[in-house]
Amino acid sequence: MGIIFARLFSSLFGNKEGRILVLGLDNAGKTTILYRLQMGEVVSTIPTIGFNVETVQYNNIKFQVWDLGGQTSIRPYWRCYFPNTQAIIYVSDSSDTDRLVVAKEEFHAILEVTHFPWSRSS
Ligand SMILES: Nc1nc2c(ncn2[C@@H]2O[C@H](COP(=O)(O)OP(=O)(O)OP(=O)(O)O)[C@@H](O)[C@H]2O)c(=O)[nH]1
Ligand SMILES: [Mg+2]
Repeated sequence: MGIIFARLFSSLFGNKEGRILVLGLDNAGKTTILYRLQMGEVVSTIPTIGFNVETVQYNNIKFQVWDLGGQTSIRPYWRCYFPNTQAIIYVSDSSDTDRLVVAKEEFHAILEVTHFPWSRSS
């Protein structure tokens, strides 16, 4: 798995510093993942109002990871961060079965307005 990530990030960023967004519904585990990536440990979190941003180094690749708050009222602001972003990590809590449909709809909404290579063109 590590080799796959290394190749993915290397092909996305080369030697430059890139930007990754971490998106998903509130309470999905985004901030937990951010600090697990950055510090290598699980920290206690509070709901994110706005964003957290950290620089994460993986081998010789450095990237900025932006963890955006996922509450309903602040999801419309995600799109403000799409320009100059090379990748999105979309976090979905598989145990939150009541909101899997909402998570899917939000993910599709992202694909509708982004122009990443894997997005649908419309
Ligand atoms: N059991 C379990 N709990 C987790 C996991 N990841 C996160 N949590 C817990 O879920 C809660 C919410 O995690 P956060 O990382 O703050 O969630 P978030 O997606 O940043 O939420 P917002 O900031 O509100 O958008 C915290 O109590 C975490 O400890 C996981 O993989 N397993
Ligand atoms: Mg958070």
